Amino acid sequence: MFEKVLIANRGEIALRVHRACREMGIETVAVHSTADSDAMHVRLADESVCIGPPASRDSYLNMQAILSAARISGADAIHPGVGFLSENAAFAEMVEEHGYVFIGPTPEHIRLMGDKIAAKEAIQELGLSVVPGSDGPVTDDAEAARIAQDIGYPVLVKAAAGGGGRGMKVAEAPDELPDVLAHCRNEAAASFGDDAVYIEKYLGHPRHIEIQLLGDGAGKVLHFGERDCSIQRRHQKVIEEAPSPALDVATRAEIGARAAEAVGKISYRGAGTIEFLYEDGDFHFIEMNTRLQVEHPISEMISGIDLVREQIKIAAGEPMTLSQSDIVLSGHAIECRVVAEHPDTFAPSPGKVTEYHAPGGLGVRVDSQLYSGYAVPPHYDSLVSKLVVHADSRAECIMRLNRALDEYVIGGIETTIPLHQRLILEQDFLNGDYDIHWLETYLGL
Ligand code: MV4
Repeated sequence: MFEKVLIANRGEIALRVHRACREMGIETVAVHSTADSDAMHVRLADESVCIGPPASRDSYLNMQAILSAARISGADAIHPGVGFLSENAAFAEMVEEHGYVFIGPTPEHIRLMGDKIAAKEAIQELGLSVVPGSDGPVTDDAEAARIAQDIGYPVLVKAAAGGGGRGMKVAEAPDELPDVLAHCRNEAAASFGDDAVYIEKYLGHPRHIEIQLLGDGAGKVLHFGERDCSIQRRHQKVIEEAPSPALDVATRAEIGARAAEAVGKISYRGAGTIEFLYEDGDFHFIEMNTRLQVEHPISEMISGIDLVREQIKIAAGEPMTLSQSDIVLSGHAIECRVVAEHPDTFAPSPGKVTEYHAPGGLGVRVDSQLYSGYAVPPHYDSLVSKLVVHADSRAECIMRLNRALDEYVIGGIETTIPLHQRLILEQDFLNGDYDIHWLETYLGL
């Protein structure tokens, strides 16, 4: 096992990784920007190294600085957390070339899934259904028009290098297609330096359902059921739940097994997530994330398994002793992503936290970097806390979440706690009756 792990991240996820390391008897090295000297992950780590100024590109995205920090501290391995360098194949490669273990998938798998066209092709060959669309990139407008006519309008044009909702646009009818193609190619070239685009049938009312996977790199892949992440605004997830209120037990077991089998064929290593759009009873693969995800705690709560611990064990080369029959999903879990933003306008609200009291009690978990007196810096993602609640049934889970939100005190900054309090008591939410557009419609966007 590793003696020392460098955590190449900040905020609540750095803390999350630190906690797993501590419980495994592994020393931790925090890296931080000058804006994060007082951060909780820095305070708790055994050692810390300042890696640069506030701007992410000069600190948390600065590969050389992070590798220098690894060298100075004598770390054995690097955990990239989520976001930042977690899906950067070149970074994973550099980490390995410098003699450290990258706690994540192989650079090849990160690269494959980062190219959304190549990922879709590979996943289709591995046996999962994808959204009907072009086979590969479309370069010719006449060919694009034929494909679109074939699959039927509306169609969605997506950038190969996109993902997470960036660089996509709908064409409602044939006359819109040339402009939409040109727009997406330009956007993709400007944003990603790659103008490759592809076409898909536009699904009008899907749910976003994703399967949590864990592979040992030798062909064994376990699934941990699904998460329903449909409650989102501008591609930012707001509430996630597991299991999805839309699936029954048999459907869950089947899609989990199919997803695990697919990536088992490529001997996937580490934690990963297969994202599907689920509409009218059908799953359509859209993307695979080759990292831990922000919302992983809800899968941990229903499975009782520490996914970060498992990631670390796999990276250290320990045999994966878990088997699928050990993964028994029980009860229901919901996560509220609390962000430092105004609950009505979503205006950012960084600044000093003057008062802090986190909820507790049975089935309540708070993954947060906040403490009383901490100043939320303005330079980064606004996520300040994940309130995660587990209970036997969905109805009890919502009651417990309501109770926990009522107890939560974060003074001095605006947060979205009041929004969460309203959302979870909406009749549609209580009924589990929502799709990816529900929240934006509710908010009048
Ligand atoms: C789609 C779609 C409808 N039809 N693809 C957005 C993020 C990226 N991962 C894929 N996305 C979508 N792809 C087809 N063929 C609708 C979305 C989409 C979406 C997906 C998941 C969660 C939230 C979303 C919000 C808007 C659009």
